[in-house]
Amino acid sequence: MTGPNRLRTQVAIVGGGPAGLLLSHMLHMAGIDSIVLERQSKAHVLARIRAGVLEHGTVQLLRDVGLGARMDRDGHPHDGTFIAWQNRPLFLIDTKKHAGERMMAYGQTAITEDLYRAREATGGIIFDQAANVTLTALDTDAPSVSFEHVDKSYSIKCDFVAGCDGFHGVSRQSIPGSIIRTFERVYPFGWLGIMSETPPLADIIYARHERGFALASQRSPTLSRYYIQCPLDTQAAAWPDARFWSELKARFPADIADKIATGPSIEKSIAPLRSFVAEPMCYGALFLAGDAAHIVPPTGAKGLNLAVSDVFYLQRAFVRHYRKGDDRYLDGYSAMALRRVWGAERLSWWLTRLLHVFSEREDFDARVTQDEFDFLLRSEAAQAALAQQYVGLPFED
Ligand code: FAS
Ligand code: PHB
Repeated sequence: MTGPNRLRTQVAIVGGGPAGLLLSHMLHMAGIDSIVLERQSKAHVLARIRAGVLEHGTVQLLRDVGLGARMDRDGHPHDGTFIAWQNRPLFLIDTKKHAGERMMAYGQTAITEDLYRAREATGGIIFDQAANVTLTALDTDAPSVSFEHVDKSYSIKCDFVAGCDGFHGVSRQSIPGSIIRTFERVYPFGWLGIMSETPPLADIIYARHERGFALASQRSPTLSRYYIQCPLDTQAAAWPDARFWSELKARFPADIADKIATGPSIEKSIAPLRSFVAEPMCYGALFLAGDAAHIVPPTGAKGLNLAVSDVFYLQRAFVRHYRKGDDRYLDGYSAMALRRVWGAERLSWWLTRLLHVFSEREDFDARVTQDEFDFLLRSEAAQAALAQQYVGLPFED
């Protein structure tokens, strides 16, 4: 019985989604080598339909690392996102006016394609369909990651492990229960989303209606993304296109609903909503980034953007370690990343509470929520505070 094939790298990255691929790309730019282990096939990863709206910081970072060309060509900049509240004036979370920055509609799928292309162009080592990934000796100076690929077993000796394997990955599970602490809130509803080859509305609009929340978004001038709040036990099969379009339109004001172009869906799926944070985001040689460490309800369009800010902090820490032997950013990574994580968790939770209908909500809470939105309509200061958080706060130095 021959032993495993032995590999060596500086940073072993578990997970080939946006966090893992972006980290590998940025480390390569800094001359630091990595190996990416992805459980699924590349086709599976690229078929995922997820996030669609980028914070200014994400847009700028993608440009800075050479991944802005297609985004700037095919993406759609926005001065913010609208809220269409039943029987209230249309409201713009005006990020341009209050933060001087714009948002960008550009799908996560396209970003992942761009990242794969960049890694393949620069000889990135990505094992897709890597099975039984196991992290060992994380609390020693000889951590390693083992896995199986095409009937062969491998063992990677590395300096560090980046856990970028999402909410259901193995990395977070590798932190001892005596050390990790989790915080969670599960919402009593989900989002039923469709993609359709129809011209989208010009703007991104959240709708708040007594029937429930809805969202009109976009991926390109010919590709629209829509969501409606739905009960947790909803089956997508119970929602033929005609029923979806009728319910979506019912939740928008008539003048907006009349502009929604309907057509056959090319994708239909249901996403549960949860707020989740694991602390700390590190253990020995293991550092977590992205959904492996935290989940936000998509109401604030923060999930992908948080993964990007984690990766920015983590690659900076690795570069400082290898170039200057300075571990200040590595030692402070978890605390710094969590400051931004909790800010995004709070905003996403607040917007989810504001914009969704909670069936068990008492009349008092419903009135308080209505007043919360009415105050937003009246207060320039409240509008500025929301816009600055929605567009994304600056990365810490
Ligand atoms: P990902 O989950 O994207 O990637 C993790 C990768 O690790 C996956 O490719 C997985 O296959 C791999 N992996 C898992 N276990 C592994 C193992 N044991 N070994 C090796 N690899 C393993 N965010 C928004 O901002 N807006 C949205 O509208 C939005 N919609 C979403 C809808 C859904 C259904 C989901 C699940 C998430 C959504 N998100 C949204 C959040 C999402 O975009 C994430 O924030 C983003 O994918 C985070 O990227 P990663 O951290 O790379 O995690
Ligand atoms: C999307 O385009 O998929 C999208 C936009 C805004 C959100 C969530 C998702 O808050």
